[in-house]
Amino acid sequence: MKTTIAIRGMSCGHCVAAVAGALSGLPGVKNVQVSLERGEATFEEETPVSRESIRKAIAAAGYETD
Ligand SMILES: [Cu+2]
Repeated sequence: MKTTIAIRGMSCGHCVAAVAGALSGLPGVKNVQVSLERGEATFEEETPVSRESIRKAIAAAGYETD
């Protein structure tokens, strides 16, 4: 299942890498793609991933999601 979430606060390639790394580190998250232009991250959930754990991982990296 593919999931797309909005990411706020990204301004450069470093931000993209930080968000991609934060999401990739979550159990069950695979094939993370982050778009700076769209302010979005898309990934597949191999197993269900809670919205709260996603939000926390993004926040820990210094960004925001809904
Ligand atoms: Cu940046």
